[in-house]
Parts: sequence; structure tokens; C-alpha cells
Amino acid sequence: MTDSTVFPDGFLWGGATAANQVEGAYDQGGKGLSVQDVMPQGIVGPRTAVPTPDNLKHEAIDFYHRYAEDIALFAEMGFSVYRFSIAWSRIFPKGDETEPNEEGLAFYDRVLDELEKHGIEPLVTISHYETPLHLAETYDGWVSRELIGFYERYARTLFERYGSRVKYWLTFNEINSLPHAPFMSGGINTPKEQLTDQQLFQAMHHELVASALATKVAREVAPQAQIGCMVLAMPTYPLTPDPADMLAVMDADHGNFVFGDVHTRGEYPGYFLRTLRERGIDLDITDEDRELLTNTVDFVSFSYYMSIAETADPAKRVAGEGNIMGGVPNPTLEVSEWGWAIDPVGLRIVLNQFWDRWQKPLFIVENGLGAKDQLVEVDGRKTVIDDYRIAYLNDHLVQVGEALSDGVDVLGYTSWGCIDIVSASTAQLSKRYGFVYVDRNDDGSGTLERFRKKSFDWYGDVIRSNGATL
Ligand code: BGP
Repeated sequence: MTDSTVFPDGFLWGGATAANQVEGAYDQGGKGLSVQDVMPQGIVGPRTAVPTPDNLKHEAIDFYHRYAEDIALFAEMGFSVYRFSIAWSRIFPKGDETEPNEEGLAFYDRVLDELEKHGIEPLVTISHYETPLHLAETYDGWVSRELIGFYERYARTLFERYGSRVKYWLTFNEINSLPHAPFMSGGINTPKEQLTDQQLFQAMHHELVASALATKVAREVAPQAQIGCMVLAMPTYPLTPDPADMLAVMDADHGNFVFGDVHTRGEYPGYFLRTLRERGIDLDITDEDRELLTNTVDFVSFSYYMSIAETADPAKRVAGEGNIMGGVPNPTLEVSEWGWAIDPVGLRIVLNQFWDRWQKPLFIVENGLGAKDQLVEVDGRKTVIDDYRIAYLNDHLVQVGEALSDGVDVLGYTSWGCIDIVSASTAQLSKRYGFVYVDRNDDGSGTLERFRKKSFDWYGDVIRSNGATL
């Protein structure tokens, strides 16, 4: 139960998706290929040389043609915000052109029209794991400084076109995932095992400069825009009270905090400079870069799915456990079907941690439970009785209420994959997050018909009561 007054008036409630996981139409409307078009197995599998028919993202859930129907369903739940991403390769098919693709721009005009019609505030991710493939193959993605200019042109085009209609913008999805998934997150074509620290940190620096530059451009061409950074949040607990374990936590945290620190403080923190020195990394940072980094963000957004534990003892580190960000499993927590630790309290902890550290409004832009759903018929209507999803979301939202009572400034909450979409890690559809079931299976079969799950009605009640029914 939450105190019925804890969610402030104007708290933004909604859901989130990413272009490559919903749109489909991967080669329509003048769109170029993105890194996702050669990742048929998601992060877990290798990239392919060319697009292959087994890539579920090529059709995904066909949002490209069904956006009006889907947005109407979001409106029925009472969404006041919808987070979606723009596919870079719809706007600049190769990434390095000088003129944008009008057909791509027009598609997002139509999406915005639909949102406006329903009074839903858009929250736009500029780059969500969708670097144009040409930039990956020709420039090695963000390893190249040239990407800063290409991204600037892309971001400027978006601010000019949509700046009067879109208030909330995110520069890069989960920017701290770059070291863990360099191809998906940074379009880096060099295989991960061959990448040097020097290349990886340089790519990170380029993204941070590009993000700050986008903020600067927005201030000029879309002054009412609010720009946020976006990080993957994962509170890390010491496996034992041994100070060495706490130090391991501090090191892991620093590896993630550096991204938010730069975005909010406008410069690299001392602990990061120490890491560079100790690893013998000599970053190419120009005076102009330093100046650009001072363009700090208006708010900090993040995804939250799980927490993790850390240890200094290599013997306690079991290969393949933890998750893509590292860490070791926490024996006190239950896990999802995909081994992700379920930890609602961790969300309150991370909200307080980020607020204390950065003193910027926070936006929870991803949270949810990936689960295998069973379509059933109740009173002649097809649905999913997803009590497990309701329990997960309810418990997490109660903790958001706790953080609000702690005095944390939270702008809103967008549940991840508010309609079933293709999973980023597995590239399958059977890992479902939605309030809306989409009839599409891992083998590509299915009618793409949409069905309201039980959680659809539950979330609608939560939104309409502004959190009082939690
Ligand atoms: C985040 C990504 C999303 C997303 C989500 C859930 O890391 O920003 O794109 O899909 O995780 O992950 P998955 O789809 O692998 O369950």
C-alpha cells in the first residue's frame, strides 16, 4: 500500500519501447541497416555478415504500420507519457550523409500526431542500440571521433524537426553498457576480445562528448527541450561485510557512476583519471571536448531490472553467473526465468543513491518483468492472467512511492516493453514484458493481433488513481 498522496500531481505514467524492437519494416521507407539488422540472436549470439531471414526484428511487432492502434491501447490505459526511440538509420540511412531521409522523418511526425491526439507526452531516445551499420563497418562505430559529427547532425535534425513537439529527450540508451556490449551499444565492429582498453575508453569519451554536444545544440534550437542522460542502473551489494568486498562494490559502482558524473558535473571525476593512469590509457581529449562536456543534462534517466552482488574473492566468482554487467548472484534474492534477481527495494536504494549523488530530477524509463506468457480465453476474450507481472510491477512502484517519501525528485515511470516486443538480449519474442500480448512466436509465426492482459486493467487503475491503488 502507498500513501495515496505520495505520487505528485503531474507524475508521468507510461511505457517504453525502442524502434528496433517494435517497428519492423527494417528495409522500408528508405531506412538503412542498423547493427540490429545483423544481430538475429541478440547480445548472446554473433553478428551475421548480412541480414538473415531468422531476424525477428525485421518485422518485430509491425509498429511501423500499427502505431495508431498501439498508441490507442496506451491511451486506453491512461498513459501520460510514451518513451520510444527514433531509428537513426531511418533518418540517415548510412549515418554519414548530409541530407536526411524525408520519409523517415515523416513517419515520426505521424507517431507524434497520434500521441498528441491522445494527450500523451513523447519521451524520445535519440540512439537506442541502433547505430547505422555503415558507421559500424566503415568507421568502427564510436571508436572513431567522426561519429561525434554524424551524431550531432542527426540530433540537430531531430531537434529542428520535432523540437516544438517533444519536451523530453534521452541522448543514448544505457550509455554505460558500451564496455559490455560494444557492437550493440556502440556500433564497434572490432570483436570484443580484440578491443583494447584504449579503444573502448576512447569510444566512451566520444559518446560523452556527443551527448554533451547534443545538449548544447538543443539549448540553441529547441530551448524548451529537457535533455536527459540514460544509464543502466544496478545497485551492487557486497557479498560479505569484508571491506575488500565493499571496495569491489565501490570499483564496480565507479565504472557505472562515471557516466552520470560526467553528464551532471561536466568533467571526469578523479577516480576515473586514476583508472586511466593505472591502465596506461592516454585518452585523446581536446580543449574543445572539455568545454563541450560542461553542457550538463537537465535530468537523469535509468533502467532498473535487478541488483547484483560483488566480491573481491575470485573463488566466489562463478563463470557465466551474474549478468552482462558483471557481478555475482545474491543468494538472498529470487530470480526471474532469465536469472535476473528480483529486488524491488533495490529500486528505492538506487533512486536515493542517484538523487544524493547528482541532485537532478530522475526518470525511471525502464522497469519490468520478462516472462513467458500463456494466452487463455476468459469470458470469450483472449487474455493472459499475468499476476506475476502485476506483483513485480506493484512491488517496484511501492518502492518508488517510498523514494518519493524520502524526498527524491522523480519525474515519471515508463514500464519497459508496455506491449510485447523483441527482446534485446535474446532477440526472441517469448521474453514478454507487455500489458498487451502480441500474437507472434519465436519461429516468426502468429497473426500479430493484440490482446489486453490482466495487467492492462491493473496498470490503468494505477494510473487513474495516481498510484493510490498500489
Ligand atoms: C535494456 C534495454 C532494452 C531492453 C531491456 C530488457 O537493457 O535498454 O532495449 O530490451 O533491457 O532486456 P531484454 O529485452 O534482454 O529482456
